[in-house]
Amino acid sequence: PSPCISSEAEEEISRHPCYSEEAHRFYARMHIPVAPACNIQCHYCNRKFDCVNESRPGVVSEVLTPEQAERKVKGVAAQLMQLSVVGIAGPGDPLANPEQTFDTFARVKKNVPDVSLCLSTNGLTLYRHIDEIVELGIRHVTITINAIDADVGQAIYPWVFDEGVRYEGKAAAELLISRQLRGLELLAKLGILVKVNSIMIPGVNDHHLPAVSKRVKELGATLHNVTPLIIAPGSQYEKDGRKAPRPKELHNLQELLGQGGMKVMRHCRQCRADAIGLLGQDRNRDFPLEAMEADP
Ligand code: CLF
Ligand code: SF4
Repeated sequence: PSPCISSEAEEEISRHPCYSEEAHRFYARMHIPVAPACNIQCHYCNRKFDCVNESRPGVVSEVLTPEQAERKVKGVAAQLMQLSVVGIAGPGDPLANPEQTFDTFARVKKNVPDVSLCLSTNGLTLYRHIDEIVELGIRHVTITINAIDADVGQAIYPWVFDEGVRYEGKAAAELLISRQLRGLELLAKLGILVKVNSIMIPGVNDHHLPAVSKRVKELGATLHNVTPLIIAPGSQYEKDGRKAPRPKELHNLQELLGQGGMKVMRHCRQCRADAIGLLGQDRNRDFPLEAMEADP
C-alpha cells in the first residue's frame, strides 16, 4: 500500500478486477457497449470493430441504447453475484458519445447503486467532462496514452477531430497528448483512480513507454497497463506490416516500468466492449437482452 493512497481508495482498488490482481479472481466486470462513435483515428484500429485501446480488434459488439443497457445491467446484477464493476469502453470512444455514456451511467447508479462505475477513454475530451464524472461518482477512469511526445504520437494518430475541426499530423498528436495529460492531472487531483493504458507498438513507441510511465506517475496515475499491439484487420498498421511484440519483450518492458516505481498491471485480458464475467470470461451470450425484457 502506498502512503499517498487513502484507505477509501484502497478499498475501491481491492474490489476492482483490473486495478487489483487479487480482486480479479473474485470480482466480475460488465461492459455495456453504448458508445459507437470515435473522435480520433489510431493506426492500429479499423472502425468496423471495437475500440482497440481497451479491447481486442476483429470483434464487433452490438450497440445498446441507454434504456437497453439499463435493463441488461439490472438483469445481470440480479444473476451475477460477483459483479463489482460496470464499465463503458466502447465500441468507440465513450466520451465521443457523451449523452449515451452519461445517461447510461446515471441509470446504472440509480438502479444498481452497489456497483462501481468505470470509464475508459482516449482522453481527447476528458477535461470537458470532469464535473459529470464527479457528480456520477465515477471513481475509476482509464486513459489510453501511447505517447507523450508528438513526434512519436504522429506515427500512431493520423488525425483527431474536435469541435468541428480536423487536426492532422503532428498538430493532431500534440492536441491529443495535451488533452490526455490535462485530463489525467485534473482527475488525479480530485482523488479519482486513473489507470493509463498504453499499447506497445514495436518500432514506434516501445522505447518511449518508460518516459510515458514516468510522466503519468508524476501526474498522479494509479496504475499503468501496457498491452501488446494486436493489429485490426484492415488497419493502417496491417498495411504497413507492423508486428506485435513478442511476449518476452512485453514482459521485459513491464519489468522495467515496475523498476521505475510505477504500479504495473499484468493481468489484462483485452476485453471486448460487451464482455461480462470474470476477466477472461466472455459471458455476454449467457445474458441475452431478450431474457431481460420482463421487469421482475
Ligand atoms: Fe472494463 Fe477497463 Fe474498467 Fe476494467 S476492462 S473499463 S478498467 S472494468 Fe481490465 Fe479488460 Fe484489461 Fe480493460 S482486463 S481490457 S484493463
Ligand atoms: Fe479506434 Fe479506439 Fe483509436 Fe477510436 S480510440 S480510433 S475506436 S482504437
